[in-house]
Amino acid sequence: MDRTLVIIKPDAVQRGLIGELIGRLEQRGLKIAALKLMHIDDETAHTHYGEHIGKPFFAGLVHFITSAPVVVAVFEGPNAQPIVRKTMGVTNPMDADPGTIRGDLAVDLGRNVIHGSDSPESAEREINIFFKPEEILTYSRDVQTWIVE
Ligand code: D4T
Repeated sequence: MDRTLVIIKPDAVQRGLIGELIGRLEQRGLKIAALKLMHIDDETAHTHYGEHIGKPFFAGLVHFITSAPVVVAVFEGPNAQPIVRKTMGVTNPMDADPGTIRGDLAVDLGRNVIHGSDSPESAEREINIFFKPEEILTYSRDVQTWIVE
């Protein structure tokens, strides 16, 4: 089964949106395999956002993601990465469709409330940054047969 990393960003935690965001992904049919509240440190932020080092928004991005607690989660399900990305909406909330998380709950690129891995390779890399293998649980849900054929 596919897995993806989700970060409920500091803006969403401060705004009291943890339940709303996790709820939308749960209601979509994805299963939570790991979940924790944490404060991202500078080194972890640099590792996670390494592809953006040198870009003009990098310093602000690191400052923002380390500024307050986040919730990190592993969600599991068929095509977990694209399913989560579509549920989130596009990166810039201004362009995000209504009905998506960013289209309903955000207005600014630098405060876009949620992160989701953009490919299976990114998911594997990012899950390893935030979780030890033993923190990712394997369990069955009886409802699964009503979600996946
Ligand atoms: P994340 O990683 O937060 O899910 O965002 P995306 O995967 O959708 O988009 P991204 O990697 O291109 O951007 C990472 C993060 O940086 C912020 N950002 C981005 C910004 O503040 N200014 C910018 O110009 C860009 C491109 C928003 C998301």
